[in-house]
Amino acid sequence: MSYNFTDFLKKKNEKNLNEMTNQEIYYKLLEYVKERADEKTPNKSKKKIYYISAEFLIGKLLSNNLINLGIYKEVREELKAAGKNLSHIEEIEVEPSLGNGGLGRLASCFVDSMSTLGINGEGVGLNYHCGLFKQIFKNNEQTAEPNYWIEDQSWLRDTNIGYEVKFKNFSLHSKLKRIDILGYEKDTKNYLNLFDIESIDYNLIKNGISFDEENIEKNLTLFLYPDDSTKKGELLRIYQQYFMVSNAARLIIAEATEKGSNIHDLADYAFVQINDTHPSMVIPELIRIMTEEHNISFEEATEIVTKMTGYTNHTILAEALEKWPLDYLEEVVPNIVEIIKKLDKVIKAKYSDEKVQIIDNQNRVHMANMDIHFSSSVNGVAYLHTEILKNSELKEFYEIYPNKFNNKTNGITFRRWLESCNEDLADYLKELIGTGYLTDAENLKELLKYVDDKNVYEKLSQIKHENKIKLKKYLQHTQGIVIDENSIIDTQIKRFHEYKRQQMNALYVIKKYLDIKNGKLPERKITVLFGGKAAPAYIIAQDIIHLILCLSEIINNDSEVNKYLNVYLVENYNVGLAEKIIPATDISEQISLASKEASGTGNMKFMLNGALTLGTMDGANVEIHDLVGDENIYIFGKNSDDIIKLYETSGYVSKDYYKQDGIKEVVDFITSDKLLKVGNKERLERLQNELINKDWFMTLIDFEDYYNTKERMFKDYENKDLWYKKVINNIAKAGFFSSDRTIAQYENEIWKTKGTK
Ligand code: 26Y
Repeated sequence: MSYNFTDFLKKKNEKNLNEMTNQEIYYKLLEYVKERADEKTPNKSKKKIYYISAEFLIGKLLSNNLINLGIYKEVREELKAAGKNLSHIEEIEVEPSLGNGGLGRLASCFVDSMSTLGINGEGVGLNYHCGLFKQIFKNNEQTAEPNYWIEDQSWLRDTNIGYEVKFKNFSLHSKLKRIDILGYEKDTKNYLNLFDIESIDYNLIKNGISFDEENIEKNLTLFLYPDDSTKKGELLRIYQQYFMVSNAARLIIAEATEKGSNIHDLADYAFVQINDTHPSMVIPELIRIMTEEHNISFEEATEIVTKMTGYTNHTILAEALEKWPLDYLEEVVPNIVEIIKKLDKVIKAKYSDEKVQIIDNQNRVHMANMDIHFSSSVNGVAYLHTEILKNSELKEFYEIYPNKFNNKTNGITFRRWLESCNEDLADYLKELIGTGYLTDAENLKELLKYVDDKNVYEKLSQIKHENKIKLKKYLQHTQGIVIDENSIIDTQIKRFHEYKRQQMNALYVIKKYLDIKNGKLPERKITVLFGGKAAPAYIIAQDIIHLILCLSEIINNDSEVNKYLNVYLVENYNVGLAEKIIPATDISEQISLASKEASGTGNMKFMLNGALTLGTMDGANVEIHDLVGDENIYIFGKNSDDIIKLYETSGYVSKDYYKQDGIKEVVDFITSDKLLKVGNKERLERLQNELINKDWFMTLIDFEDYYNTKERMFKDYENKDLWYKKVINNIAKAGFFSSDRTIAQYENEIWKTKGTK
């Protein structure tokens, strides 16, 4: 027998397991896993990847680390023998609050896959103490509280690495903290590098999440995405971003120098992947350091930096493409403003087209434009998204640099999103097709052998049912929500945004409610689950949350209706909740307005866990559709070409749709007496008005098709053989969406670290 957890406890002269509390066991497991991680050696190759990201939505790490160490079941057995339950111990862990949504979760899947593939590649970001706010519902509204997550003992490890970061009026000393990123059954590991300051002061926080935004020395790493609707807020964002990339640049140069780089050859030692525009300042910062401190000419430095950077775009929404006013940058980091101006001059000398300039005529710096000119690769995150970038959104750039543009369809790590979150399904798959899919996800295709096997349908439906019961227990215990395990579970979990169209799903709920009231009863009870946070400054998104909470109060308390329909919005949606909700879901709502969702990754997680997609031809839904075929997915709505044309011609008039019979009644219900009794008039009226008179994301255009397609789904669900045949097809084709495949593509087509010595 090799060294196990019990041996570790003996070595440390600890109490016996059966005498320890779950809390004590959790902290000992943390130490044990860290000790086991110390046996791993860092990945080595001359060239190293720095994946810089404002977010890492890493989720809890205990079970994931145990799985990757290959000791999950062993530890569970040891605990069981002492009368302890590993899943109860997992509940003790507090989830890190270092991310917001898809971009942050993707970064986390990517670091997992880099380690699993033995690539020398690490994440670099910030260690926000309160991270993204904690969501609490009061009076059917979202309120925000600081999300303290750092405990005395955690996965963070101190280092003695730190750098001086100079701003205009002062400097800050950084401190690097690290989290081990263990690959799946690998002898090597990487780190997630999180920079922080030591002078953070929680006393700056006043009401909810409001705080003194000007005291940078004490607030820099308090919150992720502090409100930037004011100038103070915007300046703080710039401080954060510069702090992140300046530290990253120092780390890159220090590590390369140690390996023998003379900086002229830095591109042989490092490649920086820029995750959206938040880390874009790394480009001028590296150029600055090279020219000011290493005596390299501006031209040469620019060439080196261009060679060693790649930019990933995650959105086409204008609001998310950052444009910083030049005078704000001047106030915070004048040193790089000089460099940005020089880069802008280079571009202005070459191109007259306004659209490709770095500094526009209002003196704003277009971060994405700088990235595209001065990096060697530009990628979108799904096939359709990249096509839209090339042919529409970034067309002018594509004409200049056709070879820079490439697609890297997103992926998810199957270790977390199958092995860890849905153990019963994972075990059953192993029974059917062996363990090959663990290292090559394409092997899931072997499941197709069973596509007509009714025993397999039966077993899959049992697993789904068990997962519903587990979710029921969990939600009952943690949120006081009691779902019906015999109902069909229809889920939409993602950040709240109008383009994702949670409001369309809410309208569906209203229609169903009215149907039931009118005696049109569903064959089976439907549970509609929502989860997600809305940015505190995003009023309409808050209004949509309000509408859903109000509907939930009315419907769940109406004895005539609640036999057939339940609606819940889970509070403080996070990775941990996703891991419980996804395996229990039947219908995966991926209903964004076509052309607006860059990729989506939740869609992939649901597919892998045996839910069927109800979606538009948007983001990676398009690729899911291509893989599974029309008969195994429920597609509705206008396609992206139609929508792009409608925007170009201002051809969408929501009122025309509102006037239609089936729609008017539903939209009018938003301000009905019933709703006003439980809701806030101002919010409900504003939302209704928005839908009737503006509806920028065209909710009403797809509503009818959405409703009918969903009805068809409910009907199909009643035919178990039909439904589970589709489910098998989906699981079998999900292999393409492994983040190991995505990362292998980044490595082979852009990074090329392997074999560099
Ligand atoms: C700073 C602010 C403007 C901002 C804050 C957060 C801008 C963007 C973001 C986050 C964007 C994001 O999460 N994008 C998502 O990235 C996923 C991974 O590529 C995609 O799957 C998803 O479609 C996209 O919305």
